[in-house]
Amino acid sequence: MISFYESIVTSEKKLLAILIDPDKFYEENVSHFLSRIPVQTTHIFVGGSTVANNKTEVTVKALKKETNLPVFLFPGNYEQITNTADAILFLSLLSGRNPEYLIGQQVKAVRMLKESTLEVIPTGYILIDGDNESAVARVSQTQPMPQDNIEAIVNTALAGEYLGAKLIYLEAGSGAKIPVNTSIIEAVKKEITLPLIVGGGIRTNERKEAAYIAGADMVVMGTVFEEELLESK
Ligand code: 1GP
Repeated sequence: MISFYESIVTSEKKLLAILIDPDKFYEENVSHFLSRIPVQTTHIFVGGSTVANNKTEVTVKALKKETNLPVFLFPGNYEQITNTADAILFLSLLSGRNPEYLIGQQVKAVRMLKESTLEVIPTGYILIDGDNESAVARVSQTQPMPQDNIEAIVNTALAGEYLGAKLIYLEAGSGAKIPVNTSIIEAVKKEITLPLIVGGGIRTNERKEAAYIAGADMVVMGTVFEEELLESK
């Protein structure tokens, strides 16, 4: 069987991940939720900037019972790691200069990862200003990169690739008013040789398709499904 990462690299179609924040997830809603996400969904991401203890594991278990889609951890901190998922985006917040989120959390995570069966996928994570107070910025105490400094964003992505990241993730922040501009996506995709993930503030098909056309290999959507599905018990 090929790895989850290989299946991303070799995918001939564009990928769509639906992000679930365990804090906003109602277990009893899981089958309704899964029946309503788009048919082209290829991955489920689970994580949030702050998540109460154990909520991640409960969420992943409930999902795994009802779907064969791969479930990836997208953790805000090392305490969200659970071996019940398939893989983990091993994030390093490259846009920021806080050592805790560049390497500190990662060192805290390794013992758990070493003992787990999770596939670990090194991911360069770049927070871009989405014109909204971002939880990532607040928790990590870092500044998002301005959208108009495309060169700095491209260089950050490329530094991530040279450091050994296997994926680059451009993040406007959950609930962003402005998603990552397509000119940024294009410029980054042109320079890197890695699969490119884009998320934050993508609420419509038009925005999703625009991100794909610009060069995103995977789009992540969260809030739009939270609002429509998770809270409508
Ligand atoms: C994933 O944080 C995003 O990168 C999800 O953003 O909640 O705005 O869809 P939304």
